[in-house]
Amino acid sequence: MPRKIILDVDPGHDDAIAIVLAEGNPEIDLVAITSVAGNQTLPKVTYNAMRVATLVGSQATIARGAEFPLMRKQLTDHDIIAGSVHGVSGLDGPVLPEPSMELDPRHAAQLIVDVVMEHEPQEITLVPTGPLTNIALAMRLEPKIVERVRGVVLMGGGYTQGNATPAAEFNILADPEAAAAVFAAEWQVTMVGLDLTHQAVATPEVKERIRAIGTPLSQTVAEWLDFFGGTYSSVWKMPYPPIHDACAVARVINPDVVHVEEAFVVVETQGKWTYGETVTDFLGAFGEPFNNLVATKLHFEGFWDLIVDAITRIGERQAQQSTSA
Ligand code: PIR
Ligand code: CA
Repeated sequence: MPRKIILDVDPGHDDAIAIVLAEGNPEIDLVAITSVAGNQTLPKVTYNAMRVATLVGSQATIARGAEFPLMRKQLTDHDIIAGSVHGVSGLDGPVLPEPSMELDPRHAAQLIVDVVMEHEPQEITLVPTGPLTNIALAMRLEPKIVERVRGVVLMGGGYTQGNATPAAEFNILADPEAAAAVFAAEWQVTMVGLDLTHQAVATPEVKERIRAIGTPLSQTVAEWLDFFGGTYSSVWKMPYPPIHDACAVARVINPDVVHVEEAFVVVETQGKWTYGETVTDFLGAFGEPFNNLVATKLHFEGFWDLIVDAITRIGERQAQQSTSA
C-alpha cells in the first residue's frame, strides 16, 4: 500500500522537485498539495504549485494556505523572500504550463484537517517543506489530527547551522512560533534539516543523468537545477545546489535513504541572535524525553536513483497518455 501524504509547499525549485518525486514514486500517494507563503508571496507560490502539479499530471487536491506568519513580521525580499535564490516568480527558469485544475475552495489548514480526519488513523503523513504556518493552524483548528496522523516529516531546521541566519534555517525563521508549536506537539516530527539536505547536492554528474532521461520533464528539472545552481553558487558560494525539500519525501519513501537519530528538538523563539534556531539535544543534556527523529546521513546514490526513477516514470505515463489520446 502506497503511503498517503499531504505536501505543504512554497515552490520554490526544490519544492517543485519534491512534488515531482512524490508524484512519480509508486510508494507514495500524493493526496493533497497545500501552499504557504515562504520562498515567495502566497499568490506566487500557489500558482507555482498548480503549474508544477499540471506539469506532472497530478490528481492531488490543491488548496491555498497562509499568507502571513502567525506572530512575526513576514520576512521580506530584503532579508529573504528568497527572491535571490528562486527568482521573482518563486520558480524562475523554464516555461511551465498554465494550471489545468481549479483550487479547492477550502483554506489549506481546513483541507489538512478534513483529509486527516476522513482517513484512517495513522494513514496520512504530513510533509511540510515550507514555513509551518498551515500545520500549526490545522493543529489548532482540530487538535485530534495530532494523534491521527502517522507523523510529520518536514524539511526545516538544522543542528549545526542555519541558512537564513547563522542559527536559523529559512523555513523555521519564516514562522518560528508556528514551528515551535509543531515541534512541541505530541506527534512524531522527523526533522530533515540542513545538515542532511546539504548532502543532497545536484552535481554535474547528477544533472547529466537527469538530462539523459530525455523527456520534456527531465529537461525542465535539469533547467531548474541550472537556475537553482546558479543562485546557489552566486549567493551562497556553494558549488552545487542542495535539493532540500525532496529529501523529506525521500525519507517517507525509503527510510534507508535518509538515516535518522533520536533527539530532543525545541525551537528558540526568544533569542535575539538565535531566533528560529532548532536546538537539538542528541545526548539528553536537557533531561527532556527524545521527541523527535533528526536526519543525519543521506544515501547519496539512493536519493538520486529515486529522483531519476520518478522523472522516468512520469515520462512513461505521459507518453502512454499521449498515444492513447
Ligand atoms: C532554499 C530555501 C530558502 C532559501 C534558500 N537560500 C534556499 C527554501 C527551500 O525551498 C527549502 O524548503 C528551505 N527553504 C531551505 O532552507
Ligand atoms: Ca520549500
